[in-house]
Amino acid sequence: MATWAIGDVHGCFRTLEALIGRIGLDVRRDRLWMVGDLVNRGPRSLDVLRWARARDDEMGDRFQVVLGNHDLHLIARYLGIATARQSDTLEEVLRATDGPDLVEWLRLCPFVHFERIGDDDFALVHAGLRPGWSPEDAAAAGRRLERRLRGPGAFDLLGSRNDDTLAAFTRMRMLDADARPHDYNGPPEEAPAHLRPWFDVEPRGCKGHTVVCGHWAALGVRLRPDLIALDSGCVWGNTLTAARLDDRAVVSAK
Ligand SMILES: [Mn+2]
Repeated sequence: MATWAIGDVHGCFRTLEALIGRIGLDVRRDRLWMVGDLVNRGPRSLDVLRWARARDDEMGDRFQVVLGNHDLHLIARYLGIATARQSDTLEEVLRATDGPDLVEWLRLCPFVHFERIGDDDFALVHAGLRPGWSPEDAAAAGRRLERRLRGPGAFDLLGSRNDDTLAAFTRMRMLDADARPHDYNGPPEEAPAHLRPWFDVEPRGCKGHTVVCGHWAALGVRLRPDLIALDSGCVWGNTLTAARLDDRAVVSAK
């Protein structure tokens, strides 16, 4: 029994299928975690959502998806809160007869997932965790956002771009000297000197947990004892990456 985590798929269904084949996923026994941004920018968001929905039915709690900013954008498009952006490739989902079911399924996904695997505590999140957050803080913040997203509060939540908690879970990359998120999205090594990746600002959120995340293609795949970052930018023509949390083996497909 293995636990695999997969990076940002962004509608790259063919690559996802190739990666699932390569890791030899056993849907009856393995766990599979996805860092979010299942959809948008790539060509086959509808197929990715249908596939994810089927894995959810088949694997139950052993399948975990957390919400990314593009997943939220799809929900916002579906609810009529957001208008189309030039790079959107969501029309096929929005027009499909099963589109509403799939979006409502996505809307029930959490912002953060905690689980102990072997001797390690893991936190799965799309972008990051605020410095200073305890696991209890992060879990409570996630639950508050989930409650809003699932009800009429979604209009307010997704309509404004300035909810700090939502930004931390789904969009954060680097923080300034006052620990405020900055919109720099390049490689951290080339960033202005006053910026630090969120995971290098002490006390890092959920310290003691290994954070599994994506969202930052310019950061790429980064493994250290307390961090497994998995966005290898498949939608930009690069690979899609999976990490086995049990032994941190990494597998990619293109
Ligand atoms: Mn993202």
